[in-house]
Amino acid sequence: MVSRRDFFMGASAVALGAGVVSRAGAASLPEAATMDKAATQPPLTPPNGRPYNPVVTLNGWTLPWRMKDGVKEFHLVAEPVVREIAPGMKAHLWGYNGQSPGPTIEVVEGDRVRLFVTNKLPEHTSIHWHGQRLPNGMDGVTGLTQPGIQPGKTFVYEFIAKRPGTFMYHPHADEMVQMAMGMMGFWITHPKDPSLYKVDRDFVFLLNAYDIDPGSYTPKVNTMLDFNLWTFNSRAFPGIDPMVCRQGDHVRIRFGNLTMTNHPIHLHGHEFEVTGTDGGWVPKSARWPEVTTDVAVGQMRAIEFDATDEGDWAFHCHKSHHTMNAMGHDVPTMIGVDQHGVLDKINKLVPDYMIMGEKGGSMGDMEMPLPDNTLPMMTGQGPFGGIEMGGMFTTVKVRKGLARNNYKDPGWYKHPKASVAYEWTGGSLPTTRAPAQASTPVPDEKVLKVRKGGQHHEH
Ligand SMILES: [Cu+2]
Repeated sequence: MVSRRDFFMGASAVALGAGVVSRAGAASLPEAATMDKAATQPPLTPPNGRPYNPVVTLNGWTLPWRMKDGVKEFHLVAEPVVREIAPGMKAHLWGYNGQSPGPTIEVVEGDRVRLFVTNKLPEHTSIHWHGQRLPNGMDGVTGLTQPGIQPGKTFVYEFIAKRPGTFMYHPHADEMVQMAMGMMGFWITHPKDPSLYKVDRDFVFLLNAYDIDPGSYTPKVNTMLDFNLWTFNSRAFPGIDPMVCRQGDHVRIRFGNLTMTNHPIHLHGHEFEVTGTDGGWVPKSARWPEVTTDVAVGQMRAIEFDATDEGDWAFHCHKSHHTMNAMGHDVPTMIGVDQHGVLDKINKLVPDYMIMGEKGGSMGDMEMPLPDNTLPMMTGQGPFGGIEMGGMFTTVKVRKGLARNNYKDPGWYKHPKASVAYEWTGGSLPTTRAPAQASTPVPDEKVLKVRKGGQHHEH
């Protein structure tokens, strides 16, 4: 729920406001809505302005605006925030309007947009509107196109959202520190014709990474490569919400990469096409099917697929170290090494010491003493036991007959009889135990066409 924070009602806001903004100036500032929850918020149906099909921000929200003389006015407040990374761990980050990442900005192609940016950080900042066509002086590069926004000051950015598509925003001031602290947000410019690029569900999130020592709260800001927390929208599995889809929906997922390395993003059970980047929409003739797409540093990708098959489908970065939470990378491999009796001897000297298992690294079901505010390295419980994941991992949950605007977690998938991998206990297999087709063709013409098309290529 959006909790309204009147910029001049709260005591702390008054203290800041009195110091930096005149009463006359204050009166013309739009309200800065703030968010106190890390859960995925329902899409914001536009209350005014031109119509569009809103997106759903994974573990995030869309910033409300006010219309003033035909201009869409937003108020972003750069400030220290406390972000829950997953249940059991909070991080002291920098973000916007109560959360990191900041709220998603949604506008329509051709909108005149005015953004008030108030700096409540202890150092200067700026905002670069990544991917936008705008006047050079609105590009937000400190020193190059504007002076930095000093602590306590409010700057105004104004431009026309010219190109429909997928964008992001982030500081272009002390970038290494401010991005390592979580300052970033998503931006969607919807097409002025809402029937263009229309999908049934449109999810967005940013990929980010932090280096937070186990037991501590604040990221180390000088880290270049050795991050230990890999997140979607500043959330790590099992804290990342599922992306819930109705069977038969045409689904888009858009993501942008503001970490320091690439991420091959992989979807199970369905093939997709990359339909857009931060540079625009990919012409239909230039698309090809994939189940994994790599998103490089500073890039954005929009993928689209038909959610044809019911189930809980894993969706994750394919780098296995990015689906883990904080760990020591210098742990020796002990597979095949007989450690019989070694642990007992070490434990006499170092209580609670643990060795990586001789049968593999699996730690999902182990109970390890962890410092406070630390997520297990591999965790999460599914209907069949430990999922042994962390970091950049979630699920696309496809269910029959959901209401159009229902994004609520439906719980774990109930597999049809005889459709789950099972133990062979010897002898011949029951002839009746043919794996059932868990997916049934849905009576949606578009999906049926896709399926027929697929068969056609195979034959
Ligand atoms: Cu990755």
